[in-house]
Amino acid sequence: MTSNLIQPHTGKLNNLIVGIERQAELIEKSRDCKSWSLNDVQLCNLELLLNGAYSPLSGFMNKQDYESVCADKKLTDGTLWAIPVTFDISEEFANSLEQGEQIALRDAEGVMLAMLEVEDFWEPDLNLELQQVSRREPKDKERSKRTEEKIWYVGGKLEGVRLPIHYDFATYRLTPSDMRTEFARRGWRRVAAFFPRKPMHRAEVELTKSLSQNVEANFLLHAIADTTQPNERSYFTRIRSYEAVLKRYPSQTTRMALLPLTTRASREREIIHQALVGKNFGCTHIIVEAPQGIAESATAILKTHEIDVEVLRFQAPVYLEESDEYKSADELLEPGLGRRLSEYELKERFWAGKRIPDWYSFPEVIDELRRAYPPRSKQGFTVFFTGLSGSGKSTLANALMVKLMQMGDRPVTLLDGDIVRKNLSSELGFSKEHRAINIRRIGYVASEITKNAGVAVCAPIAPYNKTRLEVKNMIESLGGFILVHVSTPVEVCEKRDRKGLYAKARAGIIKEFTGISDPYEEPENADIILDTTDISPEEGVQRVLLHLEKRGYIVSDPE
Ligand code: PPS
Repeated sequence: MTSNLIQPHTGKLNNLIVGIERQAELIEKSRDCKSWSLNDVQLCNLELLLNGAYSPLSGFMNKQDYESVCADKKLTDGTLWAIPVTFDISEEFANSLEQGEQIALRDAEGVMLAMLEVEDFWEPDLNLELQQVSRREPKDKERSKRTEEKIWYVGGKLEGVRLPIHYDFATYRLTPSDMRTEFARRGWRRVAAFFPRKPMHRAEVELTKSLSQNVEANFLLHAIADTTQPNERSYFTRIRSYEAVLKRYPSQTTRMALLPLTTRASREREIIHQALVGKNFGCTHIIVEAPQGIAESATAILKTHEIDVEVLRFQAPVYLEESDEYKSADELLEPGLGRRLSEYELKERFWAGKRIPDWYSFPEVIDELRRAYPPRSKQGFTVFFTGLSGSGKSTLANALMVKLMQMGDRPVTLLDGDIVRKNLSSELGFSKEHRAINIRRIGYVASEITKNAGVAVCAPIAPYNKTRLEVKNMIESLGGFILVHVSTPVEVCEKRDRKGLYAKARAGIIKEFTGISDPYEEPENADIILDTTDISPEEGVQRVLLHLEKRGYIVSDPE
């Protein structure tokens, strides 16, 4: 029935899910072998291997194929493949492995999805991989994370027991074989796939529509369902925004599906990868947003390997008001002509509650995005006070809380050092490790409050830069984060000594006391610095309120 469609890569579509009897055998066997709990990226890769989207791969790459793909975009047998499909494990787990042994791969709930037979395992040179595959140098953060974590890869064949379970958008989750059956049923022989990672607006819709119509192909909106990104809200918004734009295409010739693709690489490699995956799903064309030179070099590589998928492209679309049309920036006769709005400008408009121009997007897409990117005055935020014991953090935090509650537009929660230590962190002491755990807990609670449009006012000592930064990273994508350094000098704090703790610390009764016998790292990136030696709590709070106003989180002064 599906023979009129384009052939899969190397001619055969894999289905690595084994028959029912073998499934029962594998589940039985898994009780006696090691288990690995899959993270989100691994789940996505496993799904694409099991359902045949990554045909002809029949498992995670062994060392030879990995090195060959990284260096030459080929498997060792010469088959074109652009992106390594690897399985990362900890060094500790690698040390426990033996060649030939089986590992049961399980989802977060413990459901066994597949059995991996270990062919080999090795410590990859991840910096080299990044240079070869992504064509960039590692960032400092990536470098240090790698040195800390020590990642190993394990390669081997897979036997699938079941595909990963999805509760979100289930109707759009199609295997290549489902898709091919559907194409055949609908009489679709020529299909152009587009793999968006960002919301689509008028320009993308108009251009993908005209590019596929020009080659008389049906259109598959194959949305990249990457749930591994930190802000899950934006994932749901994005997919709902595609559902909205779908109505702008002719229904007889358009289909939407989700593709759990998390791999990242250079643009050229991504185009090749999309062409191969698209081919496996039965697509004859792919539409990419890429510069001409890159699309051409990817096309040349596909041709050399006799891959019969055509690459259609556009880049940096602009709106031409006079002719009321959208064009790739590089097709303009006069560079700089036409209107565009960068992603940053768009978000800034949403956050400031400004109008989005009609030429840019559809009302239904804007409505969807407005819900995910409410104006700052409706977003949650965290004010994080840090400073020595007795510096005035709690006083300021309490006064700020009262002012914000007086405004009444958001629920306010106070996470003061002492309160948290009583209720959340009662088992913790004051070692560096315990302080880090304490601050991470505060950060987690504050991030949940911020996510749900509330206000968290935190006031721990939080003496270390690293943990303060972790908290900032946890919160920033969910709402506002304002770091206030209460910089009252230690001499003033000691003189105040309201709780008598400095005296005890000096006498050696309290050990590891911040500012006396334990360090306090001054923040380098504080949004506000308040020394309470000579200012009243009212003045301090006013400074914070003015800052919140400037950033757009509050719209008017409470009094
Ligand atoms: S930390 O470093 O952020 O985890 O500290 P925090 O949770 O804010 O707790 C600080 C309060 O605990 C009391 N306390 C100590 N502080 C610092 N060092 C030592 N060794 C210590 N032992 C007890 C002290 O009352 C702190 O409260 P504040 O409100 O800061 O004065």
